[in-house]
Amino acid sequence: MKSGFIGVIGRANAGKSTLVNALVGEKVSIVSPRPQTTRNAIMGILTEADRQIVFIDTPGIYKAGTLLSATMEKIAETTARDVDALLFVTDGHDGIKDRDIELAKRFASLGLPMAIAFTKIDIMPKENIPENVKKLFEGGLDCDVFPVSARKRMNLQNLLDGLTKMLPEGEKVIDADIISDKSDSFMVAEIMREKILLGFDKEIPHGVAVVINSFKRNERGVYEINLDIICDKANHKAILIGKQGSAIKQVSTLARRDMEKFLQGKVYLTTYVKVREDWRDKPALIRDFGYGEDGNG
Ligand SMILES: Nc1nc2c(ncn2[C@@H]2O[C@H](COP(=O)(O)OP(=O)(O)O)[C@@H](O)[C@H]2O)c(=O)[nH]1
Ligand SMILES: [Mg+2]
Repeated sequence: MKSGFIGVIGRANAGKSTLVNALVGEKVSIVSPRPQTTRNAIMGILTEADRQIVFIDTPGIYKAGTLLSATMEKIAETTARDVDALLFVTDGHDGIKDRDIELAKRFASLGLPMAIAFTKIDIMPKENIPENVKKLFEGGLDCDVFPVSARKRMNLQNLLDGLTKMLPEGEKVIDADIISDKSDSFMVAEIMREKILLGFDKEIPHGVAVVINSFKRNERGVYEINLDIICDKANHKAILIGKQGSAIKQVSTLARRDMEKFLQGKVYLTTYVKVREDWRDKPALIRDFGYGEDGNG
């Protein structure tokens, strides 16, 4: 069989996590319209009779100027050196830009087999696809390009077949029934963060970390989860809590519902909002919150 690791790389917000979820067939990575939604390298594993593809979804490349964003870029670049092949994801709906080509060439220069997913074609006029794909080739990229839509599941099978060809012959590297390398408590923290990303303006979610204080299942089978929502500015705390707790209540309810779906059990959720001034520039806190280079939640 063919098996191996594929690093999924590209600009922040390109659609990497949505594509990995679609290819793996389950949600292993949270998604939002904001850059820097993904902060860790996250594995999504597809196992079929004659292939096993282990996708490593990475934080995107996005210059935000904090130590956290520099750490995230480093995770993307380190991952790109440690895999069998690369899948460069680029958002096609707004047209291919010179900077997209430049970034793709930077990864191509690592010398690994690389394919390009030209994604979000569901929201672009079909007649614009060929001209944009041509731009990639004219830019000097010498690899297979797959126009796809993760959201509408277009052309995904072709992409999977193309990726399989880039992998070495070998045995499974991971047990067949595993689809993610992350723990339940990591996913629970990510679900909370996703609801905050979707529920608040961008200044706030970028400064938020979610820390699980306790995660246990009681004798009645109910998950008792206690977590902290950490923000990096005192005035963000009031916004996150809202009038008489209305804001935090609303996002917590949405998060709890998704947690219950994910854990397939009832969840009793307690949340606290705390302030850690400028944690995104403090190495020890970045590590504590699970976003260090070796952190995996
Ligand atoms: N229309 C459309 N939107 C998409 C598609 N893939 C991703 N998106 C949206 O693009 C945004 C960024 O997606 P995400 O997967 O978080 O990007 P990442 O930062 O590269 O991981 C989200 O709002 C997604 O819903 C797609 O195939 N079609
Ligand atoms: Mg992502």
